[in-house]
Amino acid sequence: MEADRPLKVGIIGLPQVGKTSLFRLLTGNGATAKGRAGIGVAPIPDDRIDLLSKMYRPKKTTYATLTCIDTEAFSPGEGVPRFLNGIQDADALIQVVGGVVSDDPAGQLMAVQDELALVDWGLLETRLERLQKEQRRVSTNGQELSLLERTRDAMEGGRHLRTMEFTDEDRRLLQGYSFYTMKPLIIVVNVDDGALQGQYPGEEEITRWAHEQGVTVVPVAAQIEWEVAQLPPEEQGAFMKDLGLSELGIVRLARAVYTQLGLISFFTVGEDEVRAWTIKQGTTARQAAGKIHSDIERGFIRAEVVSYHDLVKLGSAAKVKEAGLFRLEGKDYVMADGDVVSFRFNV
Ligand SMILES: Nc1nc2c(ncn2[C@@H]2O[C@H](COP(=O)(O)OP(=O)(O)OP(=O)(O)O)[C@@H](O)[C@H]2O)c(=O)[nH]1
Ligand SMILES: [Mg+2]
Repeated sequence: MEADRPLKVGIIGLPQVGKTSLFRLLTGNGATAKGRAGIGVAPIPDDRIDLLSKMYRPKKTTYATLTCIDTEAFSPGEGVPRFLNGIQDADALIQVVGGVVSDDPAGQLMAVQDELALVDWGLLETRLERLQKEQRRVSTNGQELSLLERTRDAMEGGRHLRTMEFTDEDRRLLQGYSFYTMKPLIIVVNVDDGALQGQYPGEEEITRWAHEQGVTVVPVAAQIEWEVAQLPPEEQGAFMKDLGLSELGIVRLARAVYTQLGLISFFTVGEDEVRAWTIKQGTTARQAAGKIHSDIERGFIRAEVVSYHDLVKLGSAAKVKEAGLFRLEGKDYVMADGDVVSFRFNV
């Protein structure tokens, strides 16, 4: 993930499975970015931000966001896969399979995933041919060539790239190709209300495949959740309880995206703004400061850190200080999920 580029997820799937319904649910319909249809910004629900916002009563509350791309449906046997337009550089893919309109969501999953593997394989072949030609003239790129050959051989055995072991160096080499089967994937099973607590057809097969691939399955009732979202906030809780929903699917979906991508959040608070920031696990305090502004990274002195849980438990930053739970951290401190941070810096 680059410094200030918002995370981008592509929503893919067969026709009429609920891609647009999910997109609408995530982005709240009207929130299209850059005026282009099919691109929208989804605020990531986070009850920690809600609580911090109640504590600080800021002028502005800013959630972390995902940029979502609603794609055209994939039609098998189409030739050029149009459904991949605009998602080549996506950080993750969400494939929607329809538990409502289809009695074969597992088949839907594999139809699309097989196509993605085919597209990757084509990319790989083209690049390999070119490298092999170059190889005959100049003796460079040996490392890349052997990596691509190894990758192709594994793909011929039916493997998707995400299940392959790569060194960091290999990953760096492969990154430029944006292989689709290397992207983190979340499978959204669009279930209707009847299936909310129960099972859906093909559940066992989907779960098994997801486990092999190391990807997450999230059941979401797109239609019902959209109806819940239309209610005034104070009525949503009771309605969800009636449906036996403890947590909205979009909340679980957002969490799945974070987990799959190895992301965590830190927070900044104050009377002007309470805000969530998204960083990779393992990010240092100084790098985290750079998310906010490059000046803060450059002139970094220290980070004043309070954990979200201490802050909420004790009720105020002053009480956290009294309890000795307020920390001063240096530039190499590794940020934890839920850190509430204030950066001190020189300009
Ligand atoms: N009953 C029910 N209907 C749903 C649900 N989700 C979607 N639908 C309906 O199914 C139809 C297709 O939904 P869309 O969200 O447009 O599906 P899509 O995948 O974007 O469809 P295409 O873009 O045409 O491929 C619409 O009529 C939706 O109202 C659901 O959870 N329950
Ligand atoms: Mg659609």
